Amino acid sequence: MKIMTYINEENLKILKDDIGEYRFNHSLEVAKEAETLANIYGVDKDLAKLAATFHDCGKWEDRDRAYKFIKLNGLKYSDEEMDNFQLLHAPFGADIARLKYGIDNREVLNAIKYHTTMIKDATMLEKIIYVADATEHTRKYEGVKELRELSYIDIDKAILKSLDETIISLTKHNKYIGTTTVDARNYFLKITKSNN
Ligand code: DGI
Ligand code: FE
Ligand code: FE
Repeated sequence: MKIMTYINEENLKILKDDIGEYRFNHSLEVAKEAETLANIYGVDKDLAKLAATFHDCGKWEDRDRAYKFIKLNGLKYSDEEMDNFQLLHAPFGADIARLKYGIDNREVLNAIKYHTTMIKDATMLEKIIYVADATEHTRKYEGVKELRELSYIDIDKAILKSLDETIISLTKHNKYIGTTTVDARNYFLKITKSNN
């Protein structure tokens, strides 16, 4: 697959207009980190770069426009996704990647779809996009360096740590925890235990 068909000047301009300069720059950083992880874990670097570049393509700054687009195009999401833009932007992004940028690679679309909540039985590409999103080099939260280093050694343990911290933080702030997030966390708990 020629990824430059998708990662071209015109599409990058559309992406930047939709998600804003800050999140656009974050996406380019995720692409760099995803490439590093793809090298370590033997995943196709082009697929990783493509998925990473567009992983937040559904995080439109103009949310009203996003909900209008969904209605106009008859796109369907679960109730919890429709009620929570933070959850919605990932599956919405997978649809935008397909409809607006013409990306038809199923693995790439699924990596975009599950980049916020993760998913049980995740593919290595899905894992890489999830982790690179959390550990790209402009992320500044406490423990990010340790998480990045752990991701180079044991990506499943890094994902479990990140999911645990997300769930703790959501709970502390009285926020809704997605069912996919909970399932993913329990799955990574199980597979990291049996790996010991
Ligand atoms: O889009 P980004 O900010 O780059 O990163 P992301 O897509 O991983 O989103 C991270 C945010 O998503 C973070 O603030 C926690 C939130 N999040 C992750 N899982 C859930 C969630 N929010 C809710 N409400 N429920 C979840 O299950
Ligand atoms: Fe995101
Ligand atoms: Fe992101």
